Amino acid sequence: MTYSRRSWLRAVAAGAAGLFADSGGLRWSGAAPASVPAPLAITDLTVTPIALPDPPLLNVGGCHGPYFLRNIVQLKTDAGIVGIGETTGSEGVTAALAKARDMIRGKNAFAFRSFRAELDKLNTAAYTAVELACLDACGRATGRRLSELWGGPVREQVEFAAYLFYRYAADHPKLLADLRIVDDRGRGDRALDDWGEVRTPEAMVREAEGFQKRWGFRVFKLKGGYLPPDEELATMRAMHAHFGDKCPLRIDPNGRWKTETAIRVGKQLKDLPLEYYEDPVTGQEAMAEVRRETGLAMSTNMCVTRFEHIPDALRLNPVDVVLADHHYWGGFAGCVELARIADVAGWKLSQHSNNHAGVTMAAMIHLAATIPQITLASDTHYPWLPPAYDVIAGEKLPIRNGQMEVPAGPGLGVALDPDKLARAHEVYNKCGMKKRDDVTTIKLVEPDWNRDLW
Ligand code: GKR
Ligand code: MG
Repeated sequence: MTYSRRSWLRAVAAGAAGLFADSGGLRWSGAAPASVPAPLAITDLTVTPIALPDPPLLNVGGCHGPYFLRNIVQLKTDAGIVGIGETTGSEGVTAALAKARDMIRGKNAFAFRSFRAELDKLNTAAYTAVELACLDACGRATGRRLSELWGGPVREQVEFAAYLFYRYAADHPKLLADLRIVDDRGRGDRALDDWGEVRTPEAMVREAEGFQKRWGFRVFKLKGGYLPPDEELATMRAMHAHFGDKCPLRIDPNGRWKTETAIRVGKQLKDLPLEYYEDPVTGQEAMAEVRRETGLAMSTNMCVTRFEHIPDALRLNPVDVVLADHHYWGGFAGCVELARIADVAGWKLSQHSNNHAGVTMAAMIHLAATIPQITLASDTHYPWLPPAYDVIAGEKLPIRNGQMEVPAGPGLGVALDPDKLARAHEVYNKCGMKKRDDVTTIKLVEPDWNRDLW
């Protein structure tokens, strides 16, 4: 029914309590009209904490343990459609998701914004899992890809960066003796992977070369903050010498460096094709000082990670690039809001990554296909996940030429493999790990390790 000019004028005259007297059945009385589509009612939420094998990657906090933890959710609806989601691991998030279950039962999956604030207050990581599962369910219900629900895709191919870590060999004897290991990994052919130990510039060039050969990456990010700064600088130089000017480099010491160190090293990084300098120091003021003194583009997933950090960031100017992450920026909804703010703040966007499985991988691809402002290659830990262990059905999502395609199917475009999920849950129950703890692991190999600032 279309509005005639007359009924429109009457409606305006009738105001908020308006009633279209001669609108031939089109009425407004404050209640939803009878033609509103039925909701996609949420009937249940299953939460499965999982543990997936992780190689011994080194960083500012120590060494990755034998497993990383995630929570997988399955959101059931009255239409029989099940949406899936993945979020960060740890007992706290699992418990928050159990509470969230009671808060969302009976709600409309399409109307996830109506319960966003309540869930976000409970636990942001829990909200993002529920939001993702709602979006997946809505996509499946409408036959639309997740990014289409947000007005995308704005791109069909999403670029990712090679996320390079110093590391120990997967079959390091002291790490294999870790009592938390409950799978059959071992030495040689039974090792989780064959990258070997990488703790020198030359070994890192080999790792980077391997990433380029296997997945075609163009952009390289070095996880710093593990070796003394000049050794990490030497690694950056070795990578530049190997790849030349066509491959942008990034380095991320995760705030391990003193301001004077970051300025000194930063001035030398200026000779390299450095795309950005990520969190060399902690805090917006120190970041702003390094930015001023070096003139380098700076990025962060440490000093601007919440909307509350933005007013100070606008005043202090610590960064040029913000790493979005739907797990802590408040889901897709939060990242869409961040992108608009980034426009006016003059920031570019990339994506941050912690360890994750294929459900989050699909979500990150869709996020970059939703947000035009994500113009820089995103981080992802996905290459480090041994292929047999992803919890999605079929093969891992492919990375070709450093790019990943927006999955073709409705919703996220990926499904869970129930057997792999059950195995990952069993490992979670057996290994005893309840939160990330890189310190315990590094001390198995380096008992005197500490994280003093350099
Ligand atoms: O997984 O070791 C790691 C990373 O260092 C991760 O914890 C960081 O959050 O990747 C992250 C970063 O960019 O800072
Ligand atoms: Mg970082």
